[in-house]
Amino acid sequence: MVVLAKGELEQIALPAAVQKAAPPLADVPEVDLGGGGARVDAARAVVAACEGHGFFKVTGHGVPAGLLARVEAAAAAFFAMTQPEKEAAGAVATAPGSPFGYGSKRIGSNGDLGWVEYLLLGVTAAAPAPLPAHGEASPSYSSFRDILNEYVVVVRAMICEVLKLMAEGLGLKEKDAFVRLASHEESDSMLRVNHYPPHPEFKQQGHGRLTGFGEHTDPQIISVLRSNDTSGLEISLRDGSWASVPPDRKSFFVNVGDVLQVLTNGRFRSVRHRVMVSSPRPRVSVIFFAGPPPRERLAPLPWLVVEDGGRRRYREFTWREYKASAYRTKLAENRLCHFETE
Ligand code: GA4
Repeated sequence: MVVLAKGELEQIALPAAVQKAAPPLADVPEVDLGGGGARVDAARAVVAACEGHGFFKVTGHGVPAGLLARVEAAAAAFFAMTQPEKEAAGAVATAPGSPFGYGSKRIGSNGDLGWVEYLLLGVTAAAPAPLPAHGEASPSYSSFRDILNEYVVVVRAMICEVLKLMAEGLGLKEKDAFVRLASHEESDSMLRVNHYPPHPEFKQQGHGRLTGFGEHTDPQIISVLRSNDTSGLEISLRDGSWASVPPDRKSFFVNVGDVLQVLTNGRFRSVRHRVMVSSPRPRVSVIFFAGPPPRERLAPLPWLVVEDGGRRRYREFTWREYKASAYRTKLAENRLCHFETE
């Protein structure tokens, strides 16, 4: 990982050091996609979770455990490479000047820092590959990319299922209102593989606490996360307190993003979350961010405005506009307030 100046390291270490560990989330909402129960119950459970925490766990997803294990092993192998190798692979993964590629400790381009290294890849439906390759990829990076491609295809299918349930649960006439945005051939999605190495001084659980990825909401429609069995993810509850999410490597976790909060006129909650590093074991997570096409005009759905007594909480904007505005902000900022109607 890159070496930081002393002041920069303190930014990661100090604010977290004074915080005590967040209590575990007692009631992680769960949605079983396995078809065990009635579809209408699954749709209701999705809506209740999105209105509540803006966060839920997906079980019965049908993604083969073998694929998840391969992704996890390939990610671990990628981050075990040397710094120059990772940087070279990241450079293959992206065009110059884009936010994509390999990064270490620096998040975005506005000065945010975290105890994390990552690979960030653009994903389009036209090319399910999470990147258009620029130049020659090393054989180990090519095989990692192939596994991620396989992963993207199955995770996107699961996301579509979840988005259909949301529309059904909300009683929308337009049942494809959300799924259409995520499965369009120009949908602007991303894949992020994060590695949170244990801090060298953390020999045992609870020995210290660093900010891995600072608090934020995700700008997209929804994000789907899968991690190894190391803890770290925390979500912010409605009362402003934080709760840690017990890891579950067999399941996926879904976050409502800013765009879905807008489309539902604020009924669904874009959940604030962060990752704290306190474990002596590394955490590896893979997150698929499902975004709409850049030109898509986004506004609260008329039916949900009617249900809200005619109050329209956000003005219309395009995803291109929102993304540009989001990329000018620091991680922890509220990005939606610039698009509120009053
Ligand atoms: C948060 C969600 C995704 O990880 C991400 C992040 C992006 C980045 O790392 O480049 C941003 C952040 C995220 C929101 C505000 C801006 C942009 C870092 C940052 C400070 C890939 C995304 O889409 O938005």
